[in-house]
Amino acid sequence: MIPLRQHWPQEFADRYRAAGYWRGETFSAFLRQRAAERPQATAIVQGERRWSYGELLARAEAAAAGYLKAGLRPGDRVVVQIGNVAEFFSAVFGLFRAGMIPLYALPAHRITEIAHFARRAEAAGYVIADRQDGFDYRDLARALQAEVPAVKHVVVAGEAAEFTPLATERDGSVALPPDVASSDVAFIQISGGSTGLSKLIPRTHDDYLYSCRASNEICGVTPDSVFLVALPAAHNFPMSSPGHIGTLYAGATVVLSPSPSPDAAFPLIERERVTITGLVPPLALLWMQAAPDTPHDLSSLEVLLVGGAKFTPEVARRVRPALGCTLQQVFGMAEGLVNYTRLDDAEDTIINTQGRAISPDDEVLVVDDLGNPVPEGEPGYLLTRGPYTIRGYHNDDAANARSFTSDGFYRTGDIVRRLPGGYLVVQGRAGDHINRAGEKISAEEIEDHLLAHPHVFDAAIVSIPDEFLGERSCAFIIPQGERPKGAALKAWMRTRGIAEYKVPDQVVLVESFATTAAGKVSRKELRARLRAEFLERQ
Ligand code: OOB
Repeated sequence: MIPLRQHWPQEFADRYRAAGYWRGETFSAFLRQRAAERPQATAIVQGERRWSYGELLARAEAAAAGYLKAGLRPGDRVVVQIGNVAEFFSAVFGLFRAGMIPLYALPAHRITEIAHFARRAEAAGYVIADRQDGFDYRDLARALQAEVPAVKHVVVAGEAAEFTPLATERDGSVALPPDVASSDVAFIQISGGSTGLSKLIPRTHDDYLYSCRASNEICGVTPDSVFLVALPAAHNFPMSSPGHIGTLYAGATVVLSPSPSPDAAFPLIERERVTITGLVPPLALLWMQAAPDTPHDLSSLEVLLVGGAKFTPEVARRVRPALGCTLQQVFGMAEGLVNYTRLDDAEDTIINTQGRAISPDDEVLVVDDLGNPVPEGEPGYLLTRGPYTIRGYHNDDAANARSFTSDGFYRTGDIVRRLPGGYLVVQGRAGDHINRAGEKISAEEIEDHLLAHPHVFDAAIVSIPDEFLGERSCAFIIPQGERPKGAALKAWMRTRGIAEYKVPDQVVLVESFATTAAGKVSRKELRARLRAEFLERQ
């Protein structure tokens, strides 16, 4: 197995420890501590279910013993695909307790993505809920085991069928292993996948808990806070900004919403007196539209975090009047760096910037094509390194060579302007992915699928500005033989076993991708030209 690690050069690690960022804590240890301090305090609320910290710990230990009994071993990597239900937490904290490493898949992922994660991570297990939102994840488990037989163990919350049920009672005959080191990899997040398939992001206990603890401070999370998880719990934004992990770290309450829609979330805000939540821009817009007519009392909401994609100032301005809470813009990435506007920033800063970095030791560079710093206020590529930003992806030398400088800066691919005080304004990006309502789609990945269609000669995927989604995906297709219909092509894409959000929103047939006089153009130039021509015709 390829070892799973995240390594900072010694001098950096020493500095981050000396500064008190890395404190030697693990996920298991902090949960144990909260359960000892306030066993009766409510940790998780889902529907009518309420788990105290004591119960969450007991369930995590039960799950841990169950995994070991089923044959999984400490150090095993395990793909987890569970939506916003309480078992997400017992399953994941159970893996931590058993010394296993979760890889967080999103509920939307299908066999193509799940098989890729399992292969890349050399996963031995797959933990799912039986059914969610009308989809049976046990079918996906069967497909996965057929494709990647190394995934020997499937554990199911709910009806397990032929698989192992997620243990809910502690089997006392199984001894739990000692805690892992805080510098070990705690879990694997997945990248937005700017080129090709998603990359694997190993995060350590030390680095991630630092980002959550610091986020709590910046976002005002205390033991009295109530955080609503409206976005998928597996995504890095609702996990760490300050997210459910920050909330649990603070000993506060996490409320799970089955969907981010106002219909599902507003009654929960009223009933649980939710104080803080996070949304992507299109959902924030939807909430603002729904708020004036809702019968539900939203007055407990103090902070709304918005991030994942650019929140335009025109809409940002309306948050406080519409929802009566403070907007906190967040510009983060699963690879690490997170920027926030501060709660006491001037309104102008909150509305017009995407905030500043969490840590005084976040090194943020804004550079030109040659890698030279640009003057303050000028747009440039954002590079960063720091106490919670990774130094490398797992098992991907090519991506590492592309994405990191020789001195360890992560090339975010984002184009930003830096203002006085370190505040960043996101201007655009260097890469060709589509940011569809916060979901990142790799143009290359989707083009590869389309090229497998018998009536597609060539394909280019382009992002088109969209009033609601921020960006939508448009597939330009040169047909061969028959001319495929847009709807049929989309239906065919759905058979490719990919997440629904990756199916192109729009299909445009063209005769050719006219190349310039110079002949060959890069895919990047081609996509840019197709986008420009398309927008001109509108
Ligand atoms: C978050 O994480 P990822 O890994 O899904 O995506 C990261 C990328 C950034 O590189 C940037 O391109 C874009 O998403 N992004 C934003 C943004 N926040 C993220 N672009 C413009 N404005 C923003 N506010 O999306 C994520 C992770 C942690 C916290 C928040 C978001």
